[in-house]
Amino acid sequence: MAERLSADARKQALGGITGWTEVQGRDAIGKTFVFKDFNEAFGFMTRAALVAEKMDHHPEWRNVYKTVEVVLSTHDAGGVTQRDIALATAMNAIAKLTSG
Ligand code: H2B
Repeated sequence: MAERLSADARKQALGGITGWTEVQGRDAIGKTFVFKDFNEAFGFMTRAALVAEKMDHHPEWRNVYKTVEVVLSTHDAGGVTQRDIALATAMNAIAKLTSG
């Protein structure tokens, strides 16, 4: 099972993934993606869902029109692990593709 990152390791990892921050009140990271419209937001979610399933690592997320709020945490480990950093990195790359 993946190990929880230390506070320092988490901070350092967050420095390398644009827009992701620590979630207040729990051991998780989050980012709010804002797209041009619903079509782009849902396109992002569709692509991200396929990648998440392949990674067997799944986001907590909420979509309202063109906004997608994502929270990542490794439930098995009770906190943020390298698997969350990997999915966050993949989501940033997908968002770049989605919005052209
Ligand atoms: N996703 C996330 N975010 N955290 C987990 O601990 C997790 C998961 N565990 N997806 C996986 C699936 C686990 O339940 C399966 C059995 O591998």
